[in-house]
Amino acid sequence: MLEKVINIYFYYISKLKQKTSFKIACFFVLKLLENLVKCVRIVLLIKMQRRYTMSFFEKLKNGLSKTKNSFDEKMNNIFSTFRKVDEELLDELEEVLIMSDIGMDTSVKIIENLRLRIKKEKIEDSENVKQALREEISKILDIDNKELKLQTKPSVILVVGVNGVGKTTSIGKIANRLKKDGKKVILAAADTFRAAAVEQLDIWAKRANCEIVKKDEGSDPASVVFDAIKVAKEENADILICDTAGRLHNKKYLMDELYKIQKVIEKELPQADKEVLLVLDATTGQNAIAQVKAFKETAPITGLVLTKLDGTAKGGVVIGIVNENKIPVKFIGVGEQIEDMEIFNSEDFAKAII
Ligand SMILES: Nc1nc2c(ncn2[C@@H]2O[C@H](COP(=O)(O)OP(=O)(O)OP(=O)(O)O)[C@@H](O)[C@H]2O)c(=O)[nH]1
Ligand SMILES: [Mg+2]
Repeated sequence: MLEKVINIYFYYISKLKQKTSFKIACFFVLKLLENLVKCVRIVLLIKMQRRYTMSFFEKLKNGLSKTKNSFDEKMNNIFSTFRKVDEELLDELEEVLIMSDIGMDTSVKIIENLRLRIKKEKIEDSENVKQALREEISKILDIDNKELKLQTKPSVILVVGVNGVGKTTSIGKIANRLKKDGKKVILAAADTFRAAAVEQLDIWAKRANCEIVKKDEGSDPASVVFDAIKVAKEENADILICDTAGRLHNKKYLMDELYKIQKVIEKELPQADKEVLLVLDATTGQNAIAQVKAFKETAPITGLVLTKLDGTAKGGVVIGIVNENKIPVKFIGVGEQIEDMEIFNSEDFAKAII
């Protein structure tokens, strides 16, 4: 009997132990999972914070990674077999520039300047050749009137470009920047051509926290601009930004409409500072050259906005465009979010692609 009782006692003790160790194991597994979740959250938070505190250069470099990769790949091919700085090397570099959408004339000019520098500074190693090349590219991009000239009250920014290049998005981003600088900004929804265009600008106006002047779809865009100028004067606004419909240069009536908008601005605000920004989609590469040519004939373009640099290996096209047209790049777009726009900096740009 006693033996039976002892056996039962030990049986229950062992069961209890099993249960306790199971509970302890569960406890540790749960704790482990809890800590794992905490770690993942911290990593995500750090990543998010990094994204918002990324410097201009980091954003640009991230954005231009594809352009850089394409340049880098070709450059590395050249420099991996580097023996000495000679004509052969310069020819190969020229070829890389031409193949990277920089354009024949501009590529020849860059290499010509590089050749002179190599001779003058007696450059002998590959790293110094690269650095000199960066500086030559930067010099080409660094032309006068890089900054927005918007001193009068109000001043006007007219934004033009072909369909889908990123005009409306860029307006939202620019308005946001100007608002942050303490400016009172008004947007004019002068793209009355496309059904959703006004709504789209309305969304950006809310995001950037600024007023919008709009009319019904199909209204005369010049009359929207006229009304917006009136509001800007009445409300003592600093800057009026006008969105326009995407137009192809062969659509004459749309180009005429753009001309009419400019006439209204000129008539109502003859003394005002005016910027005409042509938005170019970097992913279109060589096509951007034809767009600059066409828009220059209708509007006095004062600056370029180069968008979608985050998804392309064709950012090099802007070097040729700036060189040949002497129009400065004022902003670059490196994403779809409101903060994904930077003031153009030629040194950073050159450093980011080579
Ligand atoms: N990745 C990326 N996408 C962009 C950038 N800028 C604009 N986009 C996208 O490009 C598309 C077209 O942008 P919109 O701002 O509507 O272009 P739009 O020139 O106003 O177009 P239309 O009014 O139709 O002529 C949208 O999906 C934008 O999110 C950029 O810098 N990077
Ligand atoms: Mg638009």
